[in-house]
Amino acid sequence: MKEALVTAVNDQINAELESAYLYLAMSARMEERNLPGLARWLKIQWEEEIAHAMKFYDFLIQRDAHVSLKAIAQPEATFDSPLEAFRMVLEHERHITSRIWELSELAADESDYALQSLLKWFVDEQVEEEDNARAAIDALSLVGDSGPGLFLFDREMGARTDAGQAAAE
Ligand code: OFO
Repeated sequence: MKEALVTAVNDQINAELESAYLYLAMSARMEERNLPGLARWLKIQWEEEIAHAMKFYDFLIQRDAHVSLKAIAQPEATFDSPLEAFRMVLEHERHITSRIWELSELAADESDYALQSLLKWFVDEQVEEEDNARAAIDALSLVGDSGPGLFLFDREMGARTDAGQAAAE
């Protein structure tokens, strides 16, 4: 693999692990707010992000390229309401989408067809990730930040299947 691509994929491993760390911290904040369903949803998201990082990790290993793990920044997981939390999720996923698209452009410039093939999965995944965050924002905008609506929404979000199960589907 070209060195610039190896560096960019290693940076993306770091970005995925940072995403995981952010969602785990947000999950803890939801536990503190007595919202176990939202906490569970975010914890599953944490697992998904680890799985994303590992897809890139395994790809580098398979291509006989050097894996270089970097420091993971402390996450900024402070929010005033569940609605604000999911706005943060959407903003973060948009940031990840732009990174994936940049990486796709680089892979195309360098004619690395194997990396382009891997990234196609991530391009599609980001459509789903942004859509999920938007759906939560829409629901929270309707139900508000307290009361029976939030109780029911929390229960619904807690019914999400685990990342391992989703990956096996
Ligand atoms: Fe949340 O998405 Fe990874 O890539």
